[in-house]
Amino acid sequence: RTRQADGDQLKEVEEIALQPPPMYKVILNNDDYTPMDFVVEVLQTFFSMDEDKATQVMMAVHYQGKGVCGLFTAEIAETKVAQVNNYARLHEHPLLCSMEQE
Ligand code: TYC
Repeated sequence: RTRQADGDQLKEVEEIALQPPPMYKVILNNDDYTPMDFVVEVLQTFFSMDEDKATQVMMAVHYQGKGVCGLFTAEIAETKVAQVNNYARLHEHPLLCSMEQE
């Protein structure tokens, strides 16, 4: 192997490592049945929002149909989605959380 070839490969590895990971928006979807205070509790519990911020996001979802809870890497977004949907089903609410690539 030449020094040139080694240099090219090192540069390639360094450039790959510098790529930021793909990011995903975690989305809360509106429905007609989930109580507003339950949605606020979910946003505080799983997205670390204070009560004012959680209420703002909940009302935006209520009036606009959906809203962004946060931006996360794939594994963290998947975990948030599963936690919220499991918690909503446990309490027998139809609340739906989903994700989309940014
Ligand atoms: N629309 C619901 C109600 O009137 C409240 C709600 C808000 C439900 C946000 C889901 O993601 C949601 N009780």
